[in-house]
Amino acid sequence: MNLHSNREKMASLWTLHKSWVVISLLMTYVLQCSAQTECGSHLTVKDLEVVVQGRCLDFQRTVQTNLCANGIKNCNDLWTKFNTSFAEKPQCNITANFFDDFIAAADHDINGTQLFWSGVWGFAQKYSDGGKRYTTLEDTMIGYLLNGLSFCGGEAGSNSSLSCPSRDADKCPNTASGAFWTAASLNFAKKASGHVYVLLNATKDPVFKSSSYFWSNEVPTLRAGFVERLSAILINDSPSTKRDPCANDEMLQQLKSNLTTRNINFDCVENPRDLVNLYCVDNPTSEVCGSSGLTTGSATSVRCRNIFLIQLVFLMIFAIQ
Ligand code: NFD
Repeated sequence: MNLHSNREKMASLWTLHKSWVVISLLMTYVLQCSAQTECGSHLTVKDLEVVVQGRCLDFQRTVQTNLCANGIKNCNDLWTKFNTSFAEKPQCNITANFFDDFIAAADHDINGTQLFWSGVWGFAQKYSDGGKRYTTLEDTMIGYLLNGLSFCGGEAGSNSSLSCPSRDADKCPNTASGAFWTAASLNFAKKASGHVYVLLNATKDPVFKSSSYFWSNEVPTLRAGFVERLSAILINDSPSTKRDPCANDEMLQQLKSNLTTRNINFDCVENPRDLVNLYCVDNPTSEVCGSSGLTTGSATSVRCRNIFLIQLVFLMIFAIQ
């Protein structure tokens, strides 16, 4: 009888424990998920102010210190101009010209060689090396302040639990971030002169979209008579499947004829060594890295480990005998 009631006690304790484990797991899941939604959403205007003001100071005091020679820009003033361009406006009716005052105030001369890009966000910035090798829009103050940030106008702009609308030709054609990047890319292209470059992802088909900012804003804005040449630099991580995109890609042919009619020279290079070397640091297993011989280091170490294991087995057999 005693044994029986002890068993019952143990069973009910176990059930209690199980319930606690299930409840704890559920609570962990809920807490983790709500935290992730919070972290992954856009920045509210309040948080955006902190980031933009911080980046504004950082850009002028540590990133591009040479700009200070012309007088430091007032970050409060820049934030006010940026904020009033979109924050209190209907979230789907914000157009590029709303940002005119901000663009004019944040604009500065570009000293380096301009690099446009499409389909290679992040990699283009690594290649430009913070303006040391090339200058992308993101290496200028306008691009630096907002690069990688998600924001919008209207009610969602100040409420992180509402989501920002995605750009949609019918339902929401003119978002704040779309309008901002349109204004920024038009301004960047307007300033181009001499020999400029574009970095493209040749693994994509076509190499850039007809709806891209590069094709729809930047290319038409390049000024004939100022821009002498545009060189396309392609990273093609699967050269055996996507063969000779410089000659075969439909959009690149359109780019070439567009520029030629405006007397802007065009040339195209696929997988130059410096670009491939940089790409392979983060993508060592891709085809182009294997073919360039850059992964032989890791292949060698695998081979050496296998040889070592075989030798060990032989030694053990030898010792047993
Ligand atoms: P795209 P594109 N994380 O690759 N630009 O030709 C974040 F946060 O088709 C620069 O249309 O090229 N954003 C920017 C990302 C924006 C990510 C627009 C990612 N992982 C235009 N991946 C910019 N810095 O954001 C992609 N994006 C977004 C000028 C990115 O924010 C540059 O001077 C942008 O909305 C460049 O010559 C979009 O992907 C050309 O226009 C870019 O789409 C690139 O525009």
